[in-house]
Amino acid sequence: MVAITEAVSLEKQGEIGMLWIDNPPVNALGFPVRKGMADGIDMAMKDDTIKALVVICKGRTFCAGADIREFGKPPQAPHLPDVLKVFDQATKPVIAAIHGTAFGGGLETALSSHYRIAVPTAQFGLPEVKLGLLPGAGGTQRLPRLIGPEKALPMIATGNPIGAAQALKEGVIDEIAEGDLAEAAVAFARKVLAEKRPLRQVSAMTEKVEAARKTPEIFADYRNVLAKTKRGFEAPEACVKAVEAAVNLPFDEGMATERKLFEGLMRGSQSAAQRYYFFAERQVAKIPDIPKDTPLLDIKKVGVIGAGTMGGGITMNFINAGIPVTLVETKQEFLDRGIGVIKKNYDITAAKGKMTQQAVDQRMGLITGTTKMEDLADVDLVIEAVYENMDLKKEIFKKLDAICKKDAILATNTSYLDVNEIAAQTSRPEFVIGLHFFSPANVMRLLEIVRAAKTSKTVLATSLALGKRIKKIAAVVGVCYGFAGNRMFAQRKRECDKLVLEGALPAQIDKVIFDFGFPMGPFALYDLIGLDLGWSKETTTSDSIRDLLCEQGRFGLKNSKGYYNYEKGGRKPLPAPEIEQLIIDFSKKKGFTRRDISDEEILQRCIYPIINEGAKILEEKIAVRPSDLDVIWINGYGWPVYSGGPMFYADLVGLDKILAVLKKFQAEQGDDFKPAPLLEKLVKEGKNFSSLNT
Ligand code: T1G
Repeated sequence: MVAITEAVSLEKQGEIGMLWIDNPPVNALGFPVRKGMADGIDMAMKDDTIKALVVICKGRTFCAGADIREFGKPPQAPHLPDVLKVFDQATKPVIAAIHGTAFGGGLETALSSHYRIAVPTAQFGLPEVKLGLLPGAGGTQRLPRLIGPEKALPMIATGNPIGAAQALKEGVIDEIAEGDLAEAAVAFARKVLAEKRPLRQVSAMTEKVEAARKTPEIFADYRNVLAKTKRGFEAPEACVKAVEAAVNLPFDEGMATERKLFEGLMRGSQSAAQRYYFFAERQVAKIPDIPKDTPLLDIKKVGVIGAGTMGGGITMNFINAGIPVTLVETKQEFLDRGIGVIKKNYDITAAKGKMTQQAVDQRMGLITGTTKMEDLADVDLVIEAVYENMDLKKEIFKKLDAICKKDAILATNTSYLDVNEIAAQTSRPEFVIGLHFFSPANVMRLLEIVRAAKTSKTVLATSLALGKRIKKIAAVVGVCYGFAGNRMFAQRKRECDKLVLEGALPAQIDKVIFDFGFPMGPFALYDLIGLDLGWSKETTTSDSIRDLLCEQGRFGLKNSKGYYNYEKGGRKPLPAPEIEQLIIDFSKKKGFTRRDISDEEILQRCIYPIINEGAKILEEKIAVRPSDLDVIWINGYGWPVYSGGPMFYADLVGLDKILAVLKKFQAEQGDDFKPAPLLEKLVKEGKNFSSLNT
């Protein structure tokens, strides 16, 4: 074994060269790897005793892509496209031996080899588009040549991976390796030599791309798909352009087009935001005072109290992860209804072919329904998911403290209430925590873990690990009204409610926020959530637009009328002139002189207070770092990842500009816009929020 660089070595197994890459944790194609690959293949081609070369990785995966940490720094030769050109033009057979995730530059390395062999669990993907980029080392030119543009397009423009079986079927790989990968790769290389197989350059394959010249409509069709699924993103369109180049241009010209498109995206703010988000999503799990080796509690069985919308969705997260759930309700009819909704959700998924009936039955078999809280005596974690009433929650936690094992975690799913106050009802405050799921709990990836004053490090670490186990993105927040996400969301809600009184109407506000990149505008969202949430006939005041709507029986999407009208069973908000008139009349009754309000003012008043509240949350140490707030907003509220979340976006806009606008609004409208001291401090010091992302 000869060390080429600290990350690459060359070994000979008889006449087969083995180019080993060893760059933990994911064999990213950083400089030491690229240099080692270039020198290693050069050495192998010059060594007459080597008749074929296998490129293979140590550790848990084949190269998972370029080293994203190198982006934004001056590029360092040898550049990956140049290294892979040497692979492509090698004078002896080059075989890529793949395990783990051959992603991005890793898959491009494999595509530049002549043959590919992989273990059955290997995955193949070009996720660059998720970083706001596109494959920049020939992936957009080679994959269409290998499997055809129609099949290559979705892989490149969505970044979603395929498994080994599909890769074999599509022709991405030539063989699935049984047993030891290295041994299988050597045997495969010997077979290639024995059968005198050609040096099969993917770059020279033209049949599939030339055939596609007859069906240019595949690109128009795919652009229609992107218009719906990737609204506002720049990278997917660039991916389509690059694949079009693969179809219509010779390889080298196609490569030049790919390079140009890649560099254009790399310079843009969307890629900066999405690369930032890639690390932010991983950073969120790192809590400064929680060591990596904090002992964890073993969560084998979970209790959920409340089989309503939240309790049912929460239950699904755990049974999806194979964790049995004891589901508690007050009455059998509520329990039956709740379990029926869970079953219906799975049946809908199964009907779409996304789940087998056996899997549905297996999950449903993990639910034990009961109307007795005493049945929670053997669970390791209880999640209370009853409605937002502090007295009720306190009563429940008192009972749980008496019923549950002494080391069972007692969690509340409250969205706003004081977890310290709830913990104080028990003899075990160190085992009490908030697990704030976002509705629908079986769909939304965000989980706010609310760390109470006395929550122990073990309970917090266990909750973080459990969040990962149920495939959530867990962000740790502190105790205050609304914690982080909802506390920031309340700022936007307040401004929206004011704006419609001052002169704007829901449709204008919703268009501004929709065009910014949110999945829907605030008023369409209120209709979706339900205007009657927290409203009652007994306490209604007729003194807010929400009350007036509810008093007219307009509860939103659920009964096809709210701020908007909806066709029966439809979800598309339709104009409601009668409600616009109600708003105009109500604002005049409240003494407002309505005025035209610009889209810019609407955007700034909806977005900047969110940022300002985020700064206050950081000052109060309710959140660990600004990027955690971005992770919360991207995963909990649909902030478009291509602008990075409120705090990253604030840095893009410029904190000095944000501060100036807030001060202007404060002078005009009062202290709702009073700048957070942290914002003032950062501007004074010439720093930005990213400087706090330790
Ligand atoms: N570069 C640098 N660091 C990376 C990395 C990468 N590509 N991928 C992962 N890491 C770090 C990650 O930050 C974490 O660090 C640790 O590895 C474990 O990651 C030219 C331009 C491979 C499926 O986009 O999808 O190739 O937090 O926690 O859950 O065309 O990592 O421990 O310090 O995610 O087991 C394209 C990105 C790059 C793949 C493993 N490739 N990575 O998931 O572990 S652009 C990607 C992943 C490119 C070329 C273009 C996942 C994974 P730390 P992890 P995991």
